[in-house]
Amino acid sequence: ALAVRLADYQAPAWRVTDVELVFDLDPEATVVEACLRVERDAGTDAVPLRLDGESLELLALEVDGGPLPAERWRLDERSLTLLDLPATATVRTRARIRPAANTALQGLYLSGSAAAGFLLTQCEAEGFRRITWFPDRPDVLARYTVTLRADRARFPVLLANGNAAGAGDAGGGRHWARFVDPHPKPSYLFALVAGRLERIEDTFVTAEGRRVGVVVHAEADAIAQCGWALDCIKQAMRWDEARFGRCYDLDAFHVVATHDFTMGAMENKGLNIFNSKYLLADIEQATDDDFRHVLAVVGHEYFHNWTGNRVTCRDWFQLSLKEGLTVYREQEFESDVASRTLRRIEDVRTLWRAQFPEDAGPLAHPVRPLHYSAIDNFYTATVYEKGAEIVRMLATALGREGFRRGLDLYFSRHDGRAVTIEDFLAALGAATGRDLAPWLAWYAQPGTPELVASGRHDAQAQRYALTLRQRTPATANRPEGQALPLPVATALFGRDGRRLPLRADAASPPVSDDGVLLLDGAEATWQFEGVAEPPVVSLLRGYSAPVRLHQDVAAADLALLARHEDDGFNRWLAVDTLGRRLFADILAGTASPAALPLWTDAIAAVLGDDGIDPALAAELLTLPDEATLSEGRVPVDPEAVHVARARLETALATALEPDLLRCLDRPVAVASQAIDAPAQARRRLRNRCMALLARAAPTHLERVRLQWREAVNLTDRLAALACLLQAEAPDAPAALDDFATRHASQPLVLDKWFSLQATAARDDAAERVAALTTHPAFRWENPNKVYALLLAFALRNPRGFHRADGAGYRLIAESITRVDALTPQVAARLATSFGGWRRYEPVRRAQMRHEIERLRARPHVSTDLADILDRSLA
Ligand code: DPP
Ligand code: ZN
Repeated sequence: ALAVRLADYQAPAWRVTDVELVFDLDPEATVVEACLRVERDAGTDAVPLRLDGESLELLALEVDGGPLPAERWRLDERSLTLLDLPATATVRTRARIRPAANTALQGLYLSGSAAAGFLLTQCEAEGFRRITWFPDRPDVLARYTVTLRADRARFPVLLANGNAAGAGDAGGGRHWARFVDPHPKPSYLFALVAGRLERIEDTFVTAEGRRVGVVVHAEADAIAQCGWALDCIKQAMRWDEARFGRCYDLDAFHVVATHDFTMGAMENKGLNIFNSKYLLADIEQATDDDFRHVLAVVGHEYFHNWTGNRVTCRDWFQLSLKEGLTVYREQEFESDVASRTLRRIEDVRTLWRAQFPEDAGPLAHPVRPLHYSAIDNFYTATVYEKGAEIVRMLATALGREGFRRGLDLYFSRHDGRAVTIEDFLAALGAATGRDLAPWLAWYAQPGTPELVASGRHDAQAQRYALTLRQRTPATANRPEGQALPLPVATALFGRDGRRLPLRADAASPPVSDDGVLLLDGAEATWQFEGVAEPPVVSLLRGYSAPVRLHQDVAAADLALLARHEDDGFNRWLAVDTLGRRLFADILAGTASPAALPLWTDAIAAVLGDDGIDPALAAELLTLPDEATLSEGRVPVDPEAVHVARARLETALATALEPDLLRCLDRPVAVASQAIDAPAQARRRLRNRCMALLARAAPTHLERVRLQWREAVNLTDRLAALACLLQAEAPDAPAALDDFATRHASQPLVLDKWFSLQATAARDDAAERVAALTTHPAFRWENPNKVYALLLAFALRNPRGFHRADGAGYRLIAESITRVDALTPQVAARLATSFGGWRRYEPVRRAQMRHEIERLRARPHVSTDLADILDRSLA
C-alpha cells in the first residue's frame, strides 16, 4: 500500500458540518442512510468531494434532493467522488452493509452468535468508512444526529453517541431511537450499540452541577460483574475534576462490554465500548491485577473525553497527542487512588520489556511517525508508553502547577479543534513562559537515549561534581540522534543513609526545588557544595526520563539505596540493578558466590522492615522477565537466558527460604475476599513468597496444594495453579482439568487458563499450544482467545517460542495466516513477535527470517500484515 506522509498533510478542502444517519439494523443486512451537509473551503474551487468508503454496497445517491448524472460521480473500492458540486450541498447516500460477515471487527459487526449476539461498532482509526461514505479523517468534525431502527424483541436496547432525543414504535415489531451529539466530533469517535443488554446505573453530579446518568451495559451473564467498573467511572469523573478541572459534558455516559474486540477499549463520545477483559471484575472471575486494570482502562477511556475528544488530533501522525497524554493521565489517576510506586514499577517494566526492544528493532518509529501504510499498526508501545513518558518529563520539568496551567491553556485554546503536537507544546510553553521547541525532538527521533553519569568528590573542598552526558547512538536504520531535554531527578545520600542537601554552586546549571537537574545539551556538570564525604548518588528518581542509565555504582552503594532511598521506585531499582548484575555474571559464566548475599541480604532487610508496602516487597522478589533480560544483548541465546534466570531465581529462593516462610506465616487479619489496595498488596506478597518457596524445595508444594484447595478468590487459586504447573508437579494436569471444569462457562477465566499453559516453559510447549487451538473453548475469530493463547506464547514463553528446532516459529506463522483471513489487525499484532529476529543467534535468526518471508509470499496477505512483515525485513 502507498505510504501516507506527514509532510504531505493538507487541510481538507471540504468540511462536513452536520451528519444525519439512519440505520435499519439487521445482522445479515443493515441499511445505512447518510445525509451530509458539506461546505467547500473558500479558495478551493473545483476540488471534487472525495468520500472514503469500503465494503459498502451503494443503493442510492442524491445531491440537494435530486439524482446526480453519471458523469458527475465515480465509485471505486475505496471511495466515492463527487464532481462539480456547489460550494455547499447536501449529499445523501444509502448503503447496505453486512455486520454478521464482518470478522475484521472494524465498522459495524456482530458480537456473539447471529441468534443471540448484539451489534456494535469500532471506528478508530478507519472503521467509519465501512459504515458509510465520509471524509474519514480526524480533522473533519461534524455534529451527528443518529436514528436507529431495529426489531424490538431482538434489539431492545439502542444506543448511539450524545443525548437521547426521542424513541418510539416503528411498526411491524420494530422500534426506533434518536440521539443528538451536540459536540462536533471526528468520525472515528462514532459508535452505536444494539441488542439484548442488561444495565446497572447511577447518577453523578458534576462540579458544574450537571446531573449525569452513568450506565454500564453488558449481556445478562456478565452484568453482575459490572459493579466495580461503575464505581471506577465515578472515581475517574471525580478525579479529573479535582486534578485537572475537567468535567463531563453530556446527560449520560454509557459504557458497554463485549467479548469481541481487537483493542482494549474505545473512547467513543459518550458511549465507550470495552473489551470485557477490561470491564468485568468480580472476586470469583477476576484477579487483583484485573481489578486494577479495569480501574486504569476505565479511567483512560473516560479521560479521553477531554484529551482526544474535545481536543482531537489533526491527523493520525499526531496519535500520541491523545494517547501519550491520556496514558499519562491514566497513570496519575491510578497513582493517586491506588499505589504510586507499584504503578510506576509496572510502567517501567512495560517500557523495558516492550518499548525499548521496539525502539531498537526494525519496527522502531518516532513517537510521531513520519509515514505509515497501515495506521492500525501504530497503536504501539512507542506511541503510548514512550509518549506518556514524554508528557511525564514535561510535567516534571514544568512542575505540577506549571503543567496544570499549561494544560488549562491547551484546553481553552483548542476546545472543539483538531490540533498537533506543536500546538500542545506551544500551549504548555505559553502558560509557563518557556520555550519548549527543543522537546519536539523527543517526538521526532526514534531510539532510546543513553545517559552516562560520572562523579568526582573533592574532600578538601567538600564538593561533589556530577557530570551527565547523553547520546542516542546510530543504528543500522538511522543516524545518531540529537541531544534531548532530560530531567534527571537526583538525590545524594550519606554513608549513614541520610539525605544530603542538594546545593549546586552558582556556576552550575539550575536545580529545581525538588532536585531535578535538566540536562538540555550533550553534557553538563553540576558542582554540589557542602558534601563532606563521597556521596551515594541516586539518579532518575521515579524514573524521571526514559533512558538507559550507565552509572558506575558499587554494589554496596546499591544495597544502601535499597535500604534508605525514600523514593520507592529507586529503592526497587537498586535491588533490580543488583539482580541484573548477578544475572549478567551467571550468563557470562563469571558468577562468584560472594556476590549473591549483597543482593539477597538487601531484599531480606526490606522484607524484615514492618513499615514496607507489601506490594513493593513483592516487586523486589520479582526478577525481570526473559524478554527484559535479553534486551540490549546481541546475539540473544534464549535458552541460555532462560537457564541463567532460573538459576538466579532458585538462588534467591534458597537464600531467602526462612524469610519467605516467616512472611507467609505472618498472621493476616484480612478478609480473603477484600479487594482494597492493602488486601491486594498482601496477597501479592504472599503469592510471590509461595512461588519462590516452590522453587526452593518440592516440600513446599504442600503449601501450594493447601492454597489450591482452600482459595476463595481467583488470584489465590490461579497463583497456586501456576506453582503446580511451574514445578511440573504430578497433580498439575488434574488441577488444570479441575480449573477448566470449574470455570467452563467463564470466557475470561478460561483465557487465563490458556495463557498459563501457553507460557509454561516446557520442552513441548509448542505442541501443547497447538493442541489447545482445538479445545472447544478456543475460537480463532475471537481476539481475546488468540491473544491469550498464541500471543502469550510468542511474547511470554521465550523458551517455547524460540525452540531450537523452529517449532514455535512455525506454529505462530501458521496461526498468523489463519487469523489474517479473519481479523487482519490481530494477525499484524501477532506478527510483531518476529520483529526482533535480527538480534538472535544465527540459527534462530535464519528460521525467523524464513517464516517472515514465507508469510509475505503467501497469496491474500492483508495490508496490516504486509506492513509489519515488510518493515521487519527492511
Ligand atoms: N481505544 C484505544 C485507546 O483508548 C484507541 N484510542 O487507547
Ligand atoms: Zn487511548
